[in-house]
Amino acid sequence: MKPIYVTEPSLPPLEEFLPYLQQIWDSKQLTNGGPFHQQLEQALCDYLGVQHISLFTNATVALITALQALRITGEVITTPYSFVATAHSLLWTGVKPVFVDVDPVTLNLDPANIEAAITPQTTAIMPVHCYGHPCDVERIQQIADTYGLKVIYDAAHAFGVETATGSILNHGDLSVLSFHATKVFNTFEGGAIICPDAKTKRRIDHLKNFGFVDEVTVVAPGINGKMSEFNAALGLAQLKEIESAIGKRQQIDARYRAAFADVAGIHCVPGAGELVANYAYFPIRVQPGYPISRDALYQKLRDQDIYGRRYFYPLISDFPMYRGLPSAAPALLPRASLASSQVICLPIYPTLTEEQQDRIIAIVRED
Ligand code: T4K
Repeated sequence: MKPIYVTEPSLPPLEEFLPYLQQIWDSKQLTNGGPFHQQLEQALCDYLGVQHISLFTNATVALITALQALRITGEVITTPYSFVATAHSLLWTGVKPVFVDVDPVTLNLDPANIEAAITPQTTAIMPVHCYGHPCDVERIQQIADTYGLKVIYDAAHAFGVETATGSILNHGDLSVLSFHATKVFNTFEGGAIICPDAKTKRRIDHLKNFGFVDEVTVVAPGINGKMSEFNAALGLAQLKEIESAIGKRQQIDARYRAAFADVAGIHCVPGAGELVANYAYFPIRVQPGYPISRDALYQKLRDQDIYGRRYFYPLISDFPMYRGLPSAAPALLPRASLASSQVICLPIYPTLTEEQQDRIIAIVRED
């Protein structure tokens, strides 16, 4: 039987993509803000309901550039319960990460813990919409306003997610998306910064092009973060299928939730009030009452060629480059530590068949 991975990237039919390639071959415009790059920026603004978007090679470079664009220094309050790129972006910009614990249910940065972590060096907050479930954006903004802090959302998981006020990406000073192969919307590799005004977008566009403003003017030590025409064209082709892809994810999500509703010790991580979800991940928590440990279930699945992932284990704060920080002490992060020891993300992607899902369900249910 074919192995089942945590995800399988969506791809447009190859024949639909070939005309885009033909255009690239004809024009010889391969990168540096070509026509597909411009078209994808506009198409994503329309689809996502945001004002300005700047495309990137990946979300990690976009996070670094977002921090540079807002001139973030000193200390930034963030979550240990994320992919390591969140905190790495801070180290890359010479900023000290300060970890605070997460909400026990949503697993997002808990606003109640932020104020106690603020020092005179704090300049920003970097929360993550973990698994695409929205952070408590109102409370985070209130704290940021009170203390004069910037907010940069790591929205790598949050493509297309909406709350009652519209796109979740319109909150904070900047939000960063990932279009990596493993994401709901992929351009093989890719990412973007969502920004509220044209002036900030211009600065970001300069920073992702080495700091060039025109042929002879360089205004900052920018990086090369530009998305190529190949990736942008792919994005345009992917966008045509995105609604149906998210619809299929929704069905898989619903089937898992129904199947595990009566299983003692299996807790499906709930949404966090989103009106439009993207079903990017399907995290379950293996808790007391379940007959075997999280790691035993993880291994049991692997033994049958089903490769769930323990996102996010280990915690970022447990990696060697972070664990010496005072805020990384596990005793200060009990909820994140507990979640990290309990979670398995089960396979969810549009081409996962009912039969494959039934195999996964049967193992978890111990049928
Ligand atoms: N912030 C957050 C909160 C993030 O989650 C991420 C990335 C970032 C920032 C940074 O975004 P980028 O700079 O990457 O744009 C994966 C991804 O590499 C990473 O993008 C993602 N988060 C993270 C949560 O997951 P791995 O190490 O688990 O990937 P990998 O290669 O083991 O892939 C998982 C499974 O997906 C494979 O077992 C099979 C399948 N797969 C994967 C790839 C790459 C495919 O079928 N085809 C593929 O091409 O990190």
